[in-house]
Amino acid sequence: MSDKFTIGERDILLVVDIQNDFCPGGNLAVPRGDEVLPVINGLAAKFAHVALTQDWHTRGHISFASSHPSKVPYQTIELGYGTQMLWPDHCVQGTPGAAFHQDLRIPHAELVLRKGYHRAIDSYSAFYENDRKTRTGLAGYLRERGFHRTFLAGLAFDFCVRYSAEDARRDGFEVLVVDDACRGIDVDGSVAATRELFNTAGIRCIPAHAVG
Ligand code: VGL
Ligand code: ZN
Repeated sequence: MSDKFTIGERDILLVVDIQNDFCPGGNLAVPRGDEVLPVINGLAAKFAHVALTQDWHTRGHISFASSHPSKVPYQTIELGYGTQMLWPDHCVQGTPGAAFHQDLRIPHAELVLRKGYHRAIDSYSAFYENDRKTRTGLAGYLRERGFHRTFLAGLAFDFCVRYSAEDARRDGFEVLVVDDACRGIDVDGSVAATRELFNTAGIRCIPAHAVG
């Protein structure tokens, strides 16, 4: 696994949800989520093209436990589109928790893609909402811009990075997940399940130092 990945014009780095609510002190803090900041800043400097995603929920969003009487965070409910994990209120549009972490340094990012803004559908993936049908428009954007290979980094490894990786693959892009540029939430073994799924799906995890 000493492969080197030389970054060119057809490559884009997708930086997932580096927002205050997913970092220590935030409402849905990913353990050690802030450790990815220097890794991602260094990684982004190697890419001519970077896109950022921003989890961007309405107040009273359906994915919030607080929207369901008698439910608490990390329980699941059945919705019309399938099973939905319930979360603490997080990344509410326009709040400080939804803002990018202040140490994120990617001034050359070309796109900020917001997701999760439909009150009745969650969206982990940057490509499809959780009904697995509603498109965010990202695949069309990437195609129009001529990108072929997507490198993924960010939070959380086992939710938004995972689903974005699967969907990028499903939409025909080559996908590499930069492992040490991610951290997971790890609900009920979800980090191990994600690694297993990446293995069977042929989605490669690589270290940041392999990008050059
Ligand atoms: C995320 C749970 C809820 C993520 C977003 O960014 O991984 N996880 N909303
Ligand atoms: Zn969310």
